Amino acid sequence: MQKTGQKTGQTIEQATGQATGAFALIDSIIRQGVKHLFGYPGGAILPVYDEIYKAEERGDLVHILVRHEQAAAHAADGYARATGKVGVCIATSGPGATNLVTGIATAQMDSIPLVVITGQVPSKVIGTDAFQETDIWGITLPIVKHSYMIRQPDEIARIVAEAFHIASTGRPGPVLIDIPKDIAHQFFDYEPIQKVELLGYRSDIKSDLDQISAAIKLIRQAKRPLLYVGGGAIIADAHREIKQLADRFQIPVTTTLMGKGAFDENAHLSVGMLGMHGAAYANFAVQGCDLLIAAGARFDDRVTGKLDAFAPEAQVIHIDIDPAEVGKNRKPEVAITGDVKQVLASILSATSYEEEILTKDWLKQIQKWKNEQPLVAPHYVGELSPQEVIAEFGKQAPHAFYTTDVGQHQMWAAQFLKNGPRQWISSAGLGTMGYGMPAALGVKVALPGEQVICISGDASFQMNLQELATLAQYGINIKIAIINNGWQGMVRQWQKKYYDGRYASSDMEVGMPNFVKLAEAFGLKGMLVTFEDDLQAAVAQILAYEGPILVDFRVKRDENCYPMVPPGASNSEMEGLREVSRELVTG
Ligand SMILES: Cc1ncc(C[n+]2csc(CCOP(=O)(O)OP(=O)(O)O)c2C)c(N)n1
Repeated sequence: MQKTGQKTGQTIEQATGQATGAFALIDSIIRQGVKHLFGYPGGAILPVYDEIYKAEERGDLVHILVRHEQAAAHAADGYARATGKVGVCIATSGPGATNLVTGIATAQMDSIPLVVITGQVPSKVIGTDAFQETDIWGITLPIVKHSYMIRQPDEIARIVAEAFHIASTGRPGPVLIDIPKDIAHQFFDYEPIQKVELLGYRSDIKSDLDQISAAIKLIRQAKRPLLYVGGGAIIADAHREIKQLADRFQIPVTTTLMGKGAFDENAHLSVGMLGMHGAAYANFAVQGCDLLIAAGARFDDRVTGKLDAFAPEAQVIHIDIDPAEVGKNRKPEVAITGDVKQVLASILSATSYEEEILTKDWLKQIQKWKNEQPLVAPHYVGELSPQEVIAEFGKQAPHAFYTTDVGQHQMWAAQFLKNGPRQWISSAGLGTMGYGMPAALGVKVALPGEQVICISGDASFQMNLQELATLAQYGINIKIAIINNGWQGMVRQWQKKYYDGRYASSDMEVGMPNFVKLAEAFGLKGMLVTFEDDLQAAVAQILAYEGPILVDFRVKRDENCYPMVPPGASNSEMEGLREVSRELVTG
């Protein structure tokens, strides 16, 4: 009998009987519906790469060779955020595996489903400080949802099936599979597995009906309710239910950085993003509301500011699939553990379109705040306004998928872009500089028909700029806009305000690469845009360009990002507001 896993032309239907561990691993992954892997080879993972080669020849899989393993994790993460599917990345042992760590932590903090495959030194030498041995299982233990070290080849099919199940159900997250090289080489009797039976793991949480009734009672009584919507609502695909609930009771909606897209920010009930750099009217609404309905949000410190002073007049309904989040930072009056979509659907089915609307005065108050403290992109003569650049992209490409890096440009992008669910892709919890371009690359691989734009900063971009080579190799057609202020802008802003202008290691002007030439060095198109150019025409040209393009927008160097809640302050103490009287309506 021809040994399976050894012959090019093998179909997955034939994949039973004698096979290598490497074959079983790749075959099991393909059986999960995976079409794309992002990774980088090396000694310990070579048997698996040999199977990837064969799977690519059969047309079962596409492997995207990144130029640094961190980018593989971010690309898989972008792929997952844009589609809701599990993203898969792969690397060798030792340095390959440790290069994944930031990407795994990024995914864990934002609850993104990843399966991460790492090669390991042969079982016999584990623990001997063998060449390129590192305990990646131990290193990543605090930043994964779950992890496996394969001990026997006959565990592979089960472990892969479990890993995909765990990564994608309940509160999603990254799952690591470490495979020693000898196991990958070993022949065994391979039986694919379809069904996962996991004792002690529950993801189909049934919500408490009494709590749902209690929530409805509070919603019916509230005069100043506010929906506070986080990334959990995007993951649960709950945007329709949020809209229905908001419309039915005329409840204004604020979203977190992770929740952006869960509610149409052009709708009159939207109060935009809240928190440290949120809209002033969003923070006013939180501080003034009498009922806060937290849906898939976790009361993160960048959202709450000083926790004791957050939403001081509000009763709280907290809906989250992860029981560990409910009440972690703020004790709710009504705690509902469950899938946001299902919980909201239960609330909707127990209420009707004829509910009494008590929020008219509240909405008037919010409109007044919106009029008094609008978010407006400033215009400068002789300098390019960073906010205007981002707003122009939002105007011309309102339905694009946007990824960002981390810093001022990220916050401005959050303030001025208003696209749909899964189209806003940003490292929120970990705040990982270097995330934007590789994530965009992953989004474009997943959704080749979509416009994908990366809004980056000059410092962030330099953290993973090697991925220009990946774009060049595969012709991955993304648009990269560097909002170039010649600084680690957000660091400069904090140093000016809180460290008396001592700019310790934040000026990026010296050593700044010529970004146009850099793009050209990778065989890509580069473009420079300054205040002297017609911004509208430049953005139109970038969007119309057929192929990857890197654009250096030379913006005003010392622009600050406002409004801002100073670190440790209450959300009522925002800086950078217009001078107007602000009285809360409380009655
Ligand atoms: C990997 C990493 N290192 C350091 C930081 C801390 N940090 C946050 S924002 C920032 C500056 C970002 O500068 P840039 O990318 O140019 O964006 P800008 O703020 O100028 O828009 C730094 C250093 C981080 N978030 N991530």
